Amino acid sequence: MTALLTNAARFLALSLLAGVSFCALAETRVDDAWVRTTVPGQPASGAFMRITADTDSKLLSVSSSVANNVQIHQMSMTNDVMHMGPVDSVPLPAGKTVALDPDGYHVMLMGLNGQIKEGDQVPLTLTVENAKGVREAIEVKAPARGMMDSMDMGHDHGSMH
Ligand SMILES: [Cu+2]
Repeated sequence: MTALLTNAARFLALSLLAGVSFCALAETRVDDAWVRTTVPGQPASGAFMRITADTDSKLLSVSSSVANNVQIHQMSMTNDVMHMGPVDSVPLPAGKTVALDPDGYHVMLMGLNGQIKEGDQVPLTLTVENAKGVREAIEVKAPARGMMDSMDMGHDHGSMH
């Protein structure tokens, strides 16, 4: 680990000295991605993560080999009534971390091909578009976690659909 860090620091220092522009590496970061485990026969689940784009961008779509239909949903409250529905995109303002969590935007995995079990690594492909219209595909492996690990024990996603 120390060696790795040292090498990374050396690379960074050398790159800075050499005048390498890190703008060329402009990209969107995805942290703490996870997918909720399912019980056998359950048709849908949710994927959650934190996304940080370094330029104004938007999340256009998500796909996964474990589900036939992946949608981006938004949860919202209007007059004390909770609504959930698909959105065209999620704004990703430059440098701001946007959370996809069970109470806001989230990724719905619908038409699951099988049960999602604890510890599964669920592949997700995020398509992000920056302000110039350039699209970037981001591959994420999201570990599957059970309900008990999440903080929203009361929110039963399955019944909302
Ligand atoms: Cu949803």
